[in-house]
Amino acid sequence: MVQRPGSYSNNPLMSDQKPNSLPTSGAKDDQQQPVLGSESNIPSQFIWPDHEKPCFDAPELKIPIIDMAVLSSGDPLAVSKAAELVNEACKKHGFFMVSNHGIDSGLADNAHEYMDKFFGLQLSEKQKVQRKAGEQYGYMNSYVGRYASKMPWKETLSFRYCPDIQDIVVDYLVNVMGEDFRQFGRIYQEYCEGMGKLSLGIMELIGISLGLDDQAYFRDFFQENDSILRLNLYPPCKNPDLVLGIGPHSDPNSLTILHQDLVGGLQVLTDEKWHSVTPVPGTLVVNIGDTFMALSNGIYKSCLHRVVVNNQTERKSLAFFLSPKVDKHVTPPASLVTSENPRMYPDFTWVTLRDFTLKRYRPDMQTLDAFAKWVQEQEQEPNNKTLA
Ligand SMILES: O=C(O)CCC(=O)C(=O)O
Repeated sequence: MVQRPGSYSNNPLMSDQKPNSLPTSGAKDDQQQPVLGSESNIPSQFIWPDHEKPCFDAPELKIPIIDMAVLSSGDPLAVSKAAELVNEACKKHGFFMVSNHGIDSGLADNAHEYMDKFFGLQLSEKQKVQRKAGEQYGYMNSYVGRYASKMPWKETLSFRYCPDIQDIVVDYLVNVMGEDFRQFGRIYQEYCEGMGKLSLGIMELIGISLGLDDQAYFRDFFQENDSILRLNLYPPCKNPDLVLGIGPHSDPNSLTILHQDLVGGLQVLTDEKWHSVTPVPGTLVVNIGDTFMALSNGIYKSCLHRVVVNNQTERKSLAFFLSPKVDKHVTPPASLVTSENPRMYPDFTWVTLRDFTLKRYRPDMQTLDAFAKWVQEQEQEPNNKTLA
């Protein structure tokens, strides 16, 4: 039986109010499918090669905590100081944290509690929302994932969020899981709406930090967006030194906003060394994705990160991936292209990069370079229609 010390009874992040409408009948622990967890002999598909195995003594990553309240403070000095910190962090590794972010702590607690409920369901229930090959939305555990090696030690549930499609999260979850999941859907709908709003504030600050004349340029660029929320559960592992919760990758999207519990495990590669991102209560971790690296003409970095697991405690995180509308052209603003910093990546649409990472290329340390090369090859092919 997988020990679940992160459940709401003893998780310091959880409030006393328990979710009340997600069906739990039949979800007894001893009926849990051993998706991951109790094995002493780790299946070979999960064992990483020696040179990629995790380290547990990674030094702490020094990252700024940006107070998002400065944006509405009317204090230009505070805004420019925050923008400076963002600029410095994004040029170096693309990671920073935000506080006073406007996400209600009760809502975040609920979002974590409902994860316990969902991942605690029997596998057959979770499979009602099974993610299919080549798709981005739904439930996935590694045994049914798309890879045959270096599998991630985790279970996930992902769904789409678009601000212009009303109740998109509720409708998806009710349609696939049934009416009993309406409250579940509402929690994540509300969480995504909060994330959508926050991401636009962060984009405004990023625009300021890049010195754009039109400070609202990136806020406007992402006003319409086609984003994803992913719920991540990393079970404990008897041999955590053999596996990774998720292997080294950069995020193909534009911006990721992560709510992690207090367990820890996120690591970032910078200065050729893995560094750990220690959870700070009340903050969210933000990182630049590949699409924004291209939008900033390579000035801001989309950096490699991974998750290590441990042998005691499961870890949970909620990752909101902000992306532009699928057909939006990803081209940096003219002021970011100069003779000292000429164009680094070709124009593309988000859907092209998204499909490249879903169907052709497992996101890793070279995604954007491999994609840029592929785009150039496609453009040289006469009659090519795949980049439409
Ligand atoms: O759970 C985390 O800390 C990171 C998750 C992540 O990197 C991902 O889902 O792509």
